[in-house]
Formats: sequence, structure tokens, C-alpha cells
Amino acid sequence: MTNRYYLAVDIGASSGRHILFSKENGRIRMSEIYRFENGMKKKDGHRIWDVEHLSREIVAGMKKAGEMGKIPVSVAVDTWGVDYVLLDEDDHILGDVYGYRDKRTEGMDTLLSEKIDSRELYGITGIQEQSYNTIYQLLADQVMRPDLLERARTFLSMPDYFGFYLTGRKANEYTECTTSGLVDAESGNWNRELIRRLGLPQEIFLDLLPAGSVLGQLRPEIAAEVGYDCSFIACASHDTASAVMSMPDPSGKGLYISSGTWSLMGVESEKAVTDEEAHAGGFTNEGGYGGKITLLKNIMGLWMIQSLRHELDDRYSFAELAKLGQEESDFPALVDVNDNRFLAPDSMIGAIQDACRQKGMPVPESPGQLSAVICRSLARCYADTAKKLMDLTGQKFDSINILGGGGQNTFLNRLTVEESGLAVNAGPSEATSVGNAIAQMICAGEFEDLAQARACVRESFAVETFS
Ligand code: LFR
Repeated sequence: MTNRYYLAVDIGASSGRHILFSKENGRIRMSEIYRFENGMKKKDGHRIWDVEHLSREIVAGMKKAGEMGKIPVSVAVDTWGVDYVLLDEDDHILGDVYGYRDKRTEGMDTLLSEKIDSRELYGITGIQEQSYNTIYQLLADQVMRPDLLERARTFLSMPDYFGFYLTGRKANEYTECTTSGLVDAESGNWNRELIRRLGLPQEIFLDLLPAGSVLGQLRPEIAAEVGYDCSFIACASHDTASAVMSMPDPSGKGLYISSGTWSLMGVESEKAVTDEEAHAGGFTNEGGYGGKITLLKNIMGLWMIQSLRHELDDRYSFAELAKLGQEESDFPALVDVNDNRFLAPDSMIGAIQDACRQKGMPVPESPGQLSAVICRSLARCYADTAKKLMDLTGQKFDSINILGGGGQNTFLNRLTVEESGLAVNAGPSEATSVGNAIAQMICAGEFEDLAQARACVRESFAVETFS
């Protein structure tokens, strides 16, 4: 029997990739066939996404699959959360598409609190206040470009937009749209009353589509360009939700960190937890596959290392920075990685040094010292968050599953073991793409359900244990 292929397109804040998946002899096989750059561009002092470039790259990678003679049964796209496009009545994108690190949402928290109390809001959506969430971005639109919001007819999250670009069909997928901060944690659909209270247009939000639904076939123009037709699946299109699907444990009960640009640490939960403890602890209840909730905390993550590396003119690889950090692992300084100063600083090095100086701690200077401070601080935050999650859920965990590329940082893994006293299981490293593909494979009948797929992930991918 010839292989059936599934094409996962995973777009992160710094790069995108196309990975072809298949099931062979009961195991999941994958091979990366295309990779492209991404990043927020600076325009007029703002940070924006080049959506046109991303759309073209998605098509280019799909074409590559055809050229290789590996025509997929389906394709799906996942991206980061919270960002969106607005379409006018002719389905054209209105204005620039802002990136979540843009500063235009500064002050929007005050505006929001005038419209609704933050405790009440958390009770409705279960979504933690983060300056970059869609809700703040839409308020910034209301203040800064109201004409545009008036002309908007459709709201599409980033992956929704790419689905529309490929199929011509508009839909709002559940997992990604929960990151907006406008979805009701109880009903799993837009909270229309909240949208009304914020003064946002109702009609731009479409009814939510469950993750794993067929959106449609490719548009004829796209099919002609890539050289084949296939269906497009609305997978768990929020990258974090896809990553959590890849947990190599059929019960899905463990503690995870989806580790990439961000570190998203949490557990899978049947219901949203919106009590005061969860709110005060900085936890958010985002949508997961199968209507589950991913109760997690956003931790600044490897963004800090990525920024350090860039600032050092990419002279060191990630592995080299980890090694240099290891040599300085006793450097006695720690920063609060969730301090907003690290979200989009002009200089990450300067921001770390200032934070240390202000706390009266030794100031890291060399690349190794900076790497050590970042990794130790992340590990400390993971340990604190693990403790809080145990309190919150009343569950005990003895290990942390590191999902995604961040699990390859063995220095950070060792520090995490040291700080938390828990074992670390690292893998799969392409967690998000694996989750993306699993949603497609369940849709095509390759797996009965997520538990069966997770059991197969455990058989198919190497997981390294640190203890
Ligand atoms: C991870 C992620 C997080 C989200 C952040 C911003 O890539 O999707 O879950 O909070 O990016 O969108």
C-alpha cells in the first residue's frame, strides 16, 4: 500500500516549516520538506507581520510536496496565538497586521478595566490579562483606527486567515480564538455579551469551529499552483494546543512545558479553573483539542536566549550558548523572567543587566554569564509554576514533559531538574507539527482518538529523560 501523507505547516514567530507525516508499520514518520523565515517587521515604529510573504511561503512548501510526488491527503496550518486580520466586505485585509510584541496596546488595560472588572472578565473567559491578547489589540484598534474597525466585516485569527487564503472559506477555529480573551470558558463560544460591552462589532466574529474539522478543498487557483488538490483541516491551530496534543502519554495527565519562543507550562483540564488562586497565579485557560482546556502559564521562554543570540550577531549557536552558560552555571543572579521589560526590549542584554543592577545582584557581562542567568531564571520559574500547578489541581507530579525544540537545551533541562526536584522528559522536539498532523490523521481515520494517537507518539519518538 502506498503511504498516505499529511502536511503540517507550523509557523512560529521566527520561522515556519512544512513537515510531511505518514504512518508506517504502526509508527508516525515525519520529514521536513521546507523551511522559511518569519519575524515581526518594523514599520513606522510598529511591529507588523508580512502576511503576504507568509501566504506565499505556505504555497511554496505545499508545491514542494507535489514536486516530491508526495501528495498529501490534507494540509493544516498552526501559528502562534492572539494576532489577527480584519477583512473588509470584499475580503481584503484592512490595514497592517500587528504583531503581539507591538507596543500599541500600552494603556489598554486601563481602558479595559473601565469597561469590565478584571476579576469578572477572568471568571467569564478564564484568560489571563496579557498586554498582547487580542482583546487589548481590538481596543487599540477602537482607539487608534476606528474607521478600520467600522469597515471590518470579518475577524480571522492568523491560522484562520491562511485557511481562508488556501480554501476561500472563512471560519474561526476554537483553540486559536480562545487566545483572544473573548471566548466564554463555559460555553466554548464567543461571549456575545462581552463583545457588546466592549463596543466591538458582533458580526465580524464567526461561530467557532471545533479543532479537527474539515474546512474545505483548496481553491482552484491554489490547487493549480501547487499541482494537486487536497482538503484543508482546521487543526488545533493554536500552536500551543497542537503541542499539547503530542504529549507522549495516552492519559494526557502529565505536567508539560511547550517550549519554544515561549514556555507554556501547564496541565490538560476538563474544565476551566477560574478561581482567585488561578487568577493571582497568572494561569490562563486556553482551548485545547476535543474541547479540553489547557490550564497553563505563559513564561517568557527561549525568546530571551534567541534575543541574546541575535544581539551577539548570531556568533554563537544555541548549543554554544548553552555550553558557555553551563561553564558559568554558578553565577549568582536571577531575574523575574515574566517581567514585561523582557517582552520587547531594545536590548535584551541591557534589560537583564538593569534588572540585576536594580536588585543589587552581580551584573552578568559575558555571553556565558548572560546565558546562565537566563536559563537559571527560567528553571526557577518552571519550579515555582510546577508547585503552584500542584496546589491548584490537587495533583502530584513527579516529572515534566518538555514538548518542542526547547527540550534540546540540555543545560536548561538539567537546571530544571535541579530547581524543581522533578524529572524532565524531553520530546518530541517537533511537538507542534506532530499535534497538527495528529488532528489531520484522526480526521482521516488513521487513529480513533487522541489517546490512541498519543500512545503512537510514545512509540514513535525519542524522549530523553533527565533526573
Ligand atoms: C506560543 C504562543 C503562546 C501565545 C504566544 C503569543 O507560540 O502561541 O501560546 O501566548 O505565542 O501568541
